Amino acid sequence: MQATAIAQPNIALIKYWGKRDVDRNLPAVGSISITLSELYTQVTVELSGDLASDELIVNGEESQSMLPRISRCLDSLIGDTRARARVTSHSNFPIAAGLASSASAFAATTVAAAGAANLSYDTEALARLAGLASGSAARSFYGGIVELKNTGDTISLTSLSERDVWPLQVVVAITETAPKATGSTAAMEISRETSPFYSSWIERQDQDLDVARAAILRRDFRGLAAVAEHNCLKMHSVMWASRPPMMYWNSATMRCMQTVRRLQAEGCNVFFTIDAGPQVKAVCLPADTERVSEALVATPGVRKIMTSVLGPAARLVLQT
Ligand code: 2P0
Repeated sequence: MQATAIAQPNIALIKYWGKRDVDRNLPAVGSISITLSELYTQVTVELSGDLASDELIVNGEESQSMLPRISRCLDSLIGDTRARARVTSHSNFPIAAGLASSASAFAATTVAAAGAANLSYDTEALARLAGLASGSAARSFYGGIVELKNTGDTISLTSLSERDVWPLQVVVAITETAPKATGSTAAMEISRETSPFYSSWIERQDQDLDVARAAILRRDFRGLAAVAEHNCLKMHSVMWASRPPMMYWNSATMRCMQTVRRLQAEGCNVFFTIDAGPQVKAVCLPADTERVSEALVATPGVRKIMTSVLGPAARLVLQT
C-alpha cells in the first residue's frame, strides 16, 4: 500500500488568478502553462492501518501547516474512511516561493495516493481531483504546453503542444528562497474582494487565451511573448491595487525584467513571466538560452539560476 510519484511544476504564461467557487476551488479564468523538466517534486504515499493520523514530511521535516490540505486531498481521492497516510515529499527547488511547488506537490501526491490505493482514474479525472487541492496542480498532469479551460461547472485540460514539438526553454532566476508572506489562495481572495481591476482582469482573460493559443499553434514566439508579458503584468497590477496590496517583487525581480528588456532590444528571443513570488522566469528559444542565462546570472541580486527544457506529465514511478 505504498506508491511514489514524480511531478514537475508548471509556469503559467496566461495566469490563473481568482476563484469562481472557493469551496470547490474552481478557477475564475482559464490558463495556459508550460511544464518544466529540471524542477521536480517526488512524493511517496504510504497507507497503513497502523497509523493513528496522517503524517506529512516535507524535505525531511514534519509539516503541520500543509497537512490539512493534504488530508483533504487524500479524502477526496480515496474516501474519508481510508487508512491513514504517511506522505513524504521532496522538492529540488525552493518551496512556497513562487516556483509553483504546490502544483508539483499536489500533482505528485494525487498520483501517488491513487497508486497506493490501487485506484485507476483517467488523467483528466485525476487532474480535476488535484485541482481541488491546488488549482495549478491540474496542469502538471500534462507535459509540454497545456491549457486549462474554465468550463462552467468544472475544468477541462487540453495539450496545446507536446514537449518536443516547440522546445521552449526557461531560465529561472531565483532572487529569494524564503517562503512568501501571503500564499496564493489567500491573495487571490483579497484581490477578488478588493482590487478595482479584478473584474476587467476576468473579462479580458479569454482574449489573452485566444491570442496565446493561436501563437502557440503557429509557433510565433514574439506573439506569445507579447501576450504573456502583458498578462503577467496585468495580474500583478490586480495584486498591487488590492487592499492590502500584494507586492511579491523585490529589487532584483525588477532588475531581471530590465535584463530581459535589454536582451529583447538586442534581438534575443526571450520574455519574462513572474508568479506569486519574486522569482523571474525567462522563457526563450534554445539558441538564446546561454545568453539569457549569462545575463541573468550577472544581474545583481540573482542568487541562483536554474535552466530547464519543457517537462513531462506527472507519473507513477513505484508501486508496492
Ligand atoms: C498560475 N498562480 O497560473 C498562477 C499565477 C500564482 C500566480 O496558480 O489557491 O497555489 O491552491 O488553487 O495552485 C498559484 O496557484 O492556488 C497559481 P490554489 P495555486 O500559476
